[in-house]
Amino acid sequence: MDHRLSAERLAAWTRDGFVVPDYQLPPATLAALAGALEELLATYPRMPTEGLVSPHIRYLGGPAPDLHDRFLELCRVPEVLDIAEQLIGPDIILWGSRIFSKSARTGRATPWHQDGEYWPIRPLATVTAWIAIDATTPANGCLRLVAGSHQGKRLMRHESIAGRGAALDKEIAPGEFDAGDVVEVPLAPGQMVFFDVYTAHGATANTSGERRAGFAIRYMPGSALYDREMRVGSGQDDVQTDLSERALFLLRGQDRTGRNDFEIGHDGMRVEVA
Ligand SMILES: O=C(O)CCC(=O)C(=O)O
Repeated sequence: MDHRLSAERLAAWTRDGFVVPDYQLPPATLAALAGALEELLATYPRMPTEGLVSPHIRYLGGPAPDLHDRFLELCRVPEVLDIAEQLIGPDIILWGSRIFSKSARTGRATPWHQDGEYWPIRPLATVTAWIAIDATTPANGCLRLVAGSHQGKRLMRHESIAGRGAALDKEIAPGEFDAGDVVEVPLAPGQMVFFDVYTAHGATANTSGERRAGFAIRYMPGSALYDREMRVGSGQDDVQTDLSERALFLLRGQDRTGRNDFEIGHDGMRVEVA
């Protein structure tokens, strides 16, 4: 079976700003991802589990370089890249990833947001592949996306909610979107949802007895510049990452801007945990 998105799914992507493909990670790849997550959690026990930022890059002083290489390999799954290519074109730059693991009963909510609010990329462009490691359900806080919110490529007004214990420090202001457009997207382990940088999304707290973990991979097109001078927030209260030093990886095609820097950050990423 062809793993690529059908014309119908591509139309859904254009209309909604997100799409769930038929393709799922094969069992061995899913097991590799789940195993890497277990090791990551054991290696960095003080990091908030909703904020395990870019595990595909070695953390400075981090004890487990091979673990980061394994995550990097998981960002290069050819079928996932083929789907990303359908959505952002043949020039694909990996610039970020993040584990969002919400522990049973204590997993914090992800406030409504558009990723573009936080990221130093111009023109603003990225597709996220959010891959479920655990089964995600309405009960354990599956992703919720606002259909059509990417239309018009407009960043909505975000307000600070710093200090309120959510997984991010800003939230879309009331009235910016219609609650009727919210779609809950439950996923089986290995299933994934792709969404656009402008698509509003969030998740409730995990009050269930089941962990809800996913791996979000960020791919931008080679036509976009990762601007290391631009000052934007990390998006989280308790994890500070310096986005200006983030390593970029050209996975397919070319850097059409000729200005993206693929050397900075490859010796490690500084992560400070409060
Ligand atoms: O997994 C979550 O709760 C949030 C994911 C998210 O905000 C993202 O991948 O941009």
